[in-house]
Amino acid sequence: MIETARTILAEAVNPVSFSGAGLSAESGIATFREPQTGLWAKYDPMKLASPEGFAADPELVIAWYNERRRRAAAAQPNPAHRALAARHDMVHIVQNVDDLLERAGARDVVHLHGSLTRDRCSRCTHRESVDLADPPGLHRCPECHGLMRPDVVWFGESLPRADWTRAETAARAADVFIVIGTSATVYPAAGLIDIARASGASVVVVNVEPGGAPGTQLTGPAAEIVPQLLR
Ligand code: BJW
Ligand code: ZN
Repeated sequence: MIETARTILAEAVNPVSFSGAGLSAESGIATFREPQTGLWAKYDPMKLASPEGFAADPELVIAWYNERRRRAAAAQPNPAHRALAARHDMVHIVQNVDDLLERAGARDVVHLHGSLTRDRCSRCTHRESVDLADPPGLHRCPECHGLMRPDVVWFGESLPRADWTRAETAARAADVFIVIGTSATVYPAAGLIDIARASGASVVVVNVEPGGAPGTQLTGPAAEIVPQLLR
């Protein structure tokens, strides 16, 4: 199975990766939906990752994100990030808000759910870059005095339009679409898999758990499988 997928990838002209939390799991960053270890097993997503949760308790939300920022700063890219980054013709569509793929040297990364490396104003368009190792506490926008928040996409919020358009275009053009470490349960992101398949792409799924998105299944940790696949 892995040999077939390796050949398909070696011959691909428009390879695209679509990844989720499982890609960074072996760098020590928690996933969301896994029982016991996932973030949503411990925390209520609607309190921490929704505009309503931020309005109710902004201090709590910022403290949680800043803790995750410090962990991301301390984490290192794993062999899967490095193997993907070395494939310079690949578009990388990521749901993760960490910067590990960029730190591994990837050039073309589309962040569908935003990034921990920025704050944005909850009222106007003002944005600020954030040092992950030393993030600021809850503070106000210098332009409109609104509360600053992480520049990530919470439940019920629209995805950044330009990034979504780029992702959709890449999915339509893909001849191979490699789905790595995502439960593929969050929309519209997960819909890209169907878009790619409907446009004729071969779908290869790398996940520690079998099942999930339909496609050629390679079951095992991303940090082991992805380097073998792109060798
Ligand atoms: C490994 C591994 C290893 C582990 N190797 N593999 C029905 C009801 C209610 C809502 C909806 C609904 N249908 C659609 C919606 C809307 C909602 C949604 O999809 N909800 C579903 C959950 C039901 N979507 C939205 O709200 C989106 N916006 C939207 O729809 O806008 C339209 C709109 C506009 C205006 C008004 C109303 C609507 C926005 C979604 C934003 C998601 N945000 C988050 C948080 C981002 C910031 C942050 O990080 O804090 O994004 S939630 C979280 O889920 C995060 C992730 O990017 C995303 C996806 O998770 P992911 O990456 O797949 O992680 P897991 O944990 O689920 O899976 C990990 C996988 O890895 C597993 O499969 C493991 O097996 C595997 N694994 N170790 C390989 N070593
Ligand atoms: Zn503002």
